[in-house]
Amino acid sequence: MLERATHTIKDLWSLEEGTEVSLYGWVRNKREHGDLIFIDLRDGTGIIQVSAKRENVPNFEKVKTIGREYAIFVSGKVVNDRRAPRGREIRAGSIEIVAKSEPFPIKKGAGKKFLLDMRHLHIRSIKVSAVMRVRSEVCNVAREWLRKEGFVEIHAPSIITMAVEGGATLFPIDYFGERAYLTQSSQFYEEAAITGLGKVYTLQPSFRAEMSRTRRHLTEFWHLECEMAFSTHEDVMNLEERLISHIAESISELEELSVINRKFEPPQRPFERISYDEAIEILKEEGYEIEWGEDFGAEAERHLSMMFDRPVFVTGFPKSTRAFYHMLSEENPEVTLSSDLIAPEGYGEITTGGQRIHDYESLLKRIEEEGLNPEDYSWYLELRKYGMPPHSGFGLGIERLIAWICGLEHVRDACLFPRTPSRVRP
Ligand code: NSS
Repeated sequence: MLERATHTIKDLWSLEEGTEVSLYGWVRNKREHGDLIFIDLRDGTGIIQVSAKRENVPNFEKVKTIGREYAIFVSGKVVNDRRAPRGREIRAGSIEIVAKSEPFPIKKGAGKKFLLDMRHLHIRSIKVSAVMRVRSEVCNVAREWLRKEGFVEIHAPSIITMAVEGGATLFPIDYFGERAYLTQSSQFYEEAAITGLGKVYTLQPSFRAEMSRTRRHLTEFWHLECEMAFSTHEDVMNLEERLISHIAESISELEELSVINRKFEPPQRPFERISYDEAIEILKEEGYEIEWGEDFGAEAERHLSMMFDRPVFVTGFPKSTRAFYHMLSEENPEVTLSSDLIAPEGYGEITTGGQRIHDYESLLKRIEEEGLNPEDYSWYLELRKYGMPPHSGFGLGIERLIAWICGLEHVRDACLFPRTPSRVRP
């Protein structure tokens, strides 16, 4: 039987002094001063100092045996004391051990690889918890906002047979003797769903078998994708700008950001917009060698990202840099109606979006031009035979957005249990 706790730590700050409380938590730290013991207790909602005096706590000798990461049950009074962090502590009347801990293997100054190997234990750290709370809030805020905007959340399959973003990054799986893959994007299912629902979004994992060992690549990431019927590339950029501004403003108010020492100013609107052509001009002036028709490459994109103080849309990518489904510009059919949104401070691309080809013949032509087999895309093509209007959408990498908002070194720090080319456990 577990005794019932009266409070969690986040409740304690607003209570009247002297209130009797009882709560569960884990020992972050213990200091002994003779007949007085201090414990920093955390419970997932906050941290509070607990003081235990021999004269007040009957099992004082037992309390002395408590170590780091023990789970304990504390009863006592809330007392103001300016020496305590945030000016409050619990004066314990009793402390019970709920679960013992062996000496905790993670010590101050532990190396990055060790911490990743020990991720199952490291995620209880205050900083990781703060990032995970930000992550949870980012998803909540995005969902609430999209719902108000009339988007319907749909759930697409993760086991698929069709490459959305090119065959090179597909993870193959054996589906009872048939070759299937893990999804790279829910976009094609969303394109099917808009004909029934109008505006849809998905928030679920996408997979990329990418050997890219960069600060921005995961093999499994969470993908927020939106798709709208009767819309253009312009509409989708406006949607992205409004959504990301809203998320940034909401999250900038969270106290978790100060826990991780991040000063985050939500970006001013409107976001900058430059064309791909302008971007390569700028990059050439900065000494990068890029030919028209090539992707920027990670370093050049990072450089571009450092040159702006707010997110910047780069529009009109050449079709050579994009997947087959992108709508081509009427003025210049070498150019797609698409954009990347580049976050500042070197974080780089956080979204890709654009208008899709909605006409059957044009899509078939692009599939053939790219050397793909139309049969592999049969149902996706068929959608174009039954009243498919102009439509657009985008995909946003949740970890990349969080890395920027939280000022993280690597997207894996935005994941509870990251998956990268070199890491599939814990
Ligand atoms: O490949 S994307 O650029 N575009 C798509 O998948 C479209 N089908 C999305 C759509 O229009 N519905 O990926 C979109 C975003 C990209 O901007 C990144 O923010 C993120 O998804 N992304 C990644 N994050 C982490 N790791 C990897 N490997 C990764 N790949 C894409």
